[in-house]
Amino acid sequence: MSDRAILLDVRDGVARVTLNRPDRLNSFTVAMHGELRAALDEVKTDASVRVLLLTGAGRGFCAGQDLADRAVAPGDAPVDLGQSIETYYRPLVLTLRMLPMPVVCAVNGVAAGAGANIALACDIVVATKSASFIQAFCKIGLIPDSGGTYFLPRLAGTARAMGLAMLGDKLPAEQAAAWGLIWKCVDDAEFAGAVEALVGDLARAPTRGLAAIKRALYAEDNTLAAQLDLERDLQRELGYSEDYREGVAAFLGKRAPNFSGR
Ligand code: T3D
Repeated sequence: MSDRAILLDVRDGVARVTLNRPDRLNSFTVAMHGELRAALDEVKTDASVRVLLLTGAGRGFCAGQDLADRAVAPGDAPVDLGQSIETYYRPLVLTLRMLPMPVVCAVNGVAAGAGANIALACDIVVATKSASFIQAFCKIGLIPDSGGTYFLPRLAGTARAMGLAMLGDKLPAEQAAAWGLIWKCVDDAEFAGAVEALVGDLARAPTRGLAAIKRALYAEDNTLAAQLDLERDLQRELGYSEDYREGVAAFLGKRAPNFSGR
């Protein structure tokens, strides 16, 4: 087994990033943040990558911050959590949202604390049936971070967001899907196959178009007029893409398209 906290494997247009501290449920240390940032930097500059898959090793997806790193001795200065968020969690969430390709999160087990919200920051979230989401922050006197207070009310509504955030109950994957927090919940036996099929489809899709969909759907503060302007501008850009021409030619030629991502 690798001693790296983050594994990166790029194949067939898919960059697979695995959080790899299974004995700590893939909770985040400073070193793991550093490795993840380096992996995402590599993904950003690799033109062969058309989809990013984020998952966890072992039985959990991610248990958020490694709390062993927060156990300061009596008398020691407390850790500045604002600095930790500013330096690590905030840039991570923004990077995932802004990557110009679909980011799929395969939630292979429990996702707690920042781990839950990093999953929700991804574009398409698929969870295995035995997985769960826990806004564990309230149990240690904190608020949901890593975008939790932004994502939860928008995805699930304020009433459910408040319950999840204030009670810290375990939300089973099936319920998360029923509440619209995630795209899909898949039976454990079919999970790996479903994830591979999904990322394979996305890696063969018109990548620039998918990146533009992200930009449009995440421009949530726009007025209708501003959103219509954005749609016009993105559509104009995409109209010049090779994939648009290929898509139309394939449709008219009654054949399957072969998208290059350009
Ligand atoms: O600090 C900052 O920089 C600010 C940002 C904060 C962001 C945050 O994420 S704060 C929230 C931190 N996370 C948590 O509070 C979750 C803590 N973990 C749990 O509540 C439970 O582990 C789970 C509900 C996630 C899973 O429970 P269970 O029963 O399936 O597993 P377990 O036995 O609790 O955990 C397995 C091992 O992983 C265990 O170690 P052991 O006993 O086998 O040696 C456990 O201590 C360890 N582990 C799990 N989560 C963490 C962890 N070790 C360190 N930090 C963790 N977060």
